[in-house]
Amino acid sequence: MSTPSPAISGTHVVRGACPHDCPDTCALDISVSDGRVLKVAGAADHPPTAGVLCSKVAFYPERIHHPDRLLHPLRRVGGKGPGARFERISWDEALATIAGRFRDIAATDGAEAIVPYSYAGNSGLLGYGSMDRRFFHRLGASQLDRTICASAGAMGYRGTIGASLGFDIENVVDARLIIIWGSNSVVSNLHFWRLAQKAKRRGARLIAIDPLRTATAEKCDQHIALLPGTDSALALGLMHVLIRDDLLDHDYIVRHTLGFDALKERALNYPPARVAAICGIDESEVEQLACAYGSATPAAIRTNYGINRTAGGGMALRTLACLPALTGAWRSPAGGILLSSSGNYPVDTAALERPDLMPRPAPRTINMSTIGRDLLRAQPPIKALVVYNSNPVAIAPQSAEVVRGFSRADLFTVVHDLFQTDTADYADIVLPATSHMEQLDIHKSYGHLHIQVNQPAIAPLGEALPNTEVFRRLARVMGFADACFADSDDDLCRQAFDWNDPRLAGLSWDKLRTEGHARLTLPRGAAPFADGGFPTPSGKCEFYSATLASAGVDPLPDFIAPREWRQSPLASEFPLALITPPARNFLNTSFANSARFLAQEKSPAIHLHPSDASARSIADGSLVRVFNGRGEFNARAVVSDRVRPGVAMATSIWWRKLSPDGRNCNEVTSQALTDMGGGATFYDCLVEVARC
Ligand SMILES: Nc1nc2c(c(=O)[nH]1)N[C@H]1C(S)=C(S)[C@@H](COP(=O)(O)OP(=O)(O)OC[C@H]3O[C@@H](n4cnc5c(=O)[nH]c(N)nc54)[C@H](O)[C@@H]3O)O[C@H]1N2
Ligand SMILES: Nc1nc2c(c(=O)[nH]1)N[C@H]1C(S)=C(S)[C@@H](COP(=O)(O)OP(=O)(O)OC[C@H]3O[C@@H](n4cnc5c(=O)[nH]c(N)nc54)[C@H](O)[C@@H]3O)O[C@H]1N2
Ligand code: SF4
Ligand SMILES: [Mo]
Repeated sequence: MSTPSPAISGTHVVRGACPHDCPDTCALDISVSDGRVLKVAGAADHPPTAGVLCSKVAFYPERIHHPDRLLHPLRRVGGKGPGARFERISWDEALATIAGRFRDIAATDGAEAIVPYSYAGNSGLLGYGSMDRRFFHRLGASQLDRTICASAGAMGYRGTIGASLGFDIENVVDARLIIIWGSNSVVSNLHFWRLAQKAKRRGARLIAIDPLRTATAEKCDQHIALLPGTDSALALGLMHVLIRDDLLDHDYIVRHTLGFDALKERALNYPPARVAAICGIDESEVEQLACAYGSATPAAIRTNYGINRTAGGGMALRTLACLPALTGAWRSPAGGILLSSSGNYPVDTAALERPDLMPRPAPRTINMSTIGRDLLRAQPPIKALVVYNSNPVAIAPQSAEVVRGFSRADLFTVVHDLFQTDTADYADIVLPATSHMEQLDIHKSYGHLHIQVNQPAIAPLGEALPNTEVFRRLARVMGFADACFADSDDDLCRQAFDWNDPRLAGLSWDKLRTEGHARLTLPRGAAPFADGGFPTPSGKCEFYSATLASAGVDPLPDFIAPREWRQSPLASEFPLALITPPARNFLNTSFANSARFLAQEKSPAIHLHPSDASARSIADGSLVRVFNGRGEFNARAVVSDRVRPGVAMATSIWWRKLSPDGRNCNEVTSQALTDMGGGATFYDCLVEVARC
């Protein structure tokens, strides 16, 4: 089936997969000559990619062959932090130093004092979590709760639907109404946007629900600019009108849902006038949206993680996920809701990660979203940290605590990365990582239904090693004799999925390895919950969730106000609600060290509504301080009605050391956690802004 696009003369083409934390998981055709990557193109024969890449990855050869790539292990000489100096050491010395420190720490403090810190800088199944997890499990290190992005929404959505499942994006072209709810598709889900536009050309109506007039919102037919953190109130208001005006699919509700009467009682507490006041929108917007949603068939809601970053982020996704069952939107293949498609893949996590290697009782768990606080105050203390696939000094909330934690003289820190990030400046030992183009991997997706193989395109640059090899070697130096530490990357790819699962019928690792990518063998054009069959305990769409009740959470949808709510006393001192969503040209902090993309993003900026700017005598382009009780950073003011009054927006995530004031927006964000899943609350953040 897959034939790569033609090679440039004298080159060959290798099939890769984009490793970034992006729902699109593109398949790549990588043109290579003489050990150099010349060109990267989107695979034309991979339906979700359809030959198109985002502007960041289209320039990937610059990232692979960037002069700042780390090529050798390094040891720090002198103090920690920006400007830290390092000297080259051998891999043998680096691994022996790490193993020596781990043994000492395990002997004196227990292995729990060692903590891994990783996220999805590499989203391949091997790169994200395989040999590394085996190593830390066997070591008896603390476990890491990976909550920085999606855990609240995932838990809330699961409470209603049962798993990370939704409509198949390939069907959305047939929708009549698409609500893009808390997602900036043009920036962070480009390939869905392509399909939404196709639907629009066929007559679909597109509505964006976002506090900002984003590049996506301005291209939709309608934009509802609600206040951050008020989505569950809006969804309850829609339910109120759907129930009041009987825009319900009673047959679907009776057969395939649980708890309608209780939900109805809740929703009746949310009349449009109350909802409009909470959300900061017009009552008519609530009425019209409900009417549009209740009458269009098929109606699809594409939501994303932008709405799970406030105190009620879990409840927000849980509440949204109730909507399609009320109207029976699930009956159409182009209807329903999609947060993440990752639950479709039969990943064999136990085989990859081997949690059975952990000591009993299991070691404690550290929440990655509070790493600052934990480095300073966890008991027993954290003595060693191994960071890979992540740049916590720049991306974790409340930088002042994060930086103080990483600065601890008694903390032993290892950082494995492609670049000398803000975090690597605090490392005792820096290890050079290969890019995905230098390693083998296999990828699922959280935005579509295909599997992609990532073949190595070039040999590792310098002495760089993939994550799997670093932990394989560390296991050897630590004397871990378990057979699983000898598994090759090819073995790991073979173990990554349960190939006997019907969703992989006819597929095998050997077949995929030669073909490059394949769709899960799920029927095309199907509606996953047309006949119910939700993977919840009751098998129904759970408006009432006993699972959540037993987790100590309200079993019914409700509105949970942001922790830093604009009506709270804190708002008299810090009146602006700051959100810090991704910049188009960065991917979190990846690409934010590239001259090309830094030039496009210009400088750290904060968008203010003209009324908020003039009230503070701030002119467009002036340098401002953005501050609250946690800290401050500087940014250039962009005076724009893209933000609504009372809301400010700073694009993320700049490297601290590449920002003029050596700080970034996470100086002001909070370590408070979401209602469910222990998630970070980046967009629940009151600030004040003043001219410098
Ligand atoms: N170009 C680019 N693409 C990316 C990334 C990147 O950094 N750059 N990051 C990747 C990663 S890790 C992730 S998790 C995804 C993130 O992408 P998404 O899941 O789409 O989430 P965000 O970009 O955080 O937010 C999406 C939109 O939600 C809006 N928003 C913020 N708060 C609220 C709210 O309370 N309610 C509503 N309705 N909307 C709100 C924001 O203004 C933003 O326009 O994107 C991935 N793709
Ligand atoms: N203010 C604010 N903060 C945020 C967010 C926000 O919207 N606003 N978004 C949050 C979200 S959604 C997320 S997901 C996090 C993301 O934060 P991170 O997980 O830190 O993501 P990146 O910044 O992309 O950093 C990934 C790092 O991994 C490295 N890397 C890439 N591939 C490999 C590999 O194969 N091996 C190793 N060892 N390293 C590799 C990259 O070079 C990069 O330095 O940030 C969060 N922080
Ligand atoms: S970042 Fe997303 S859109 Fe860009 S190439 Fe990777 S998967 Fe595709
Ligand atoms: Mo994320």
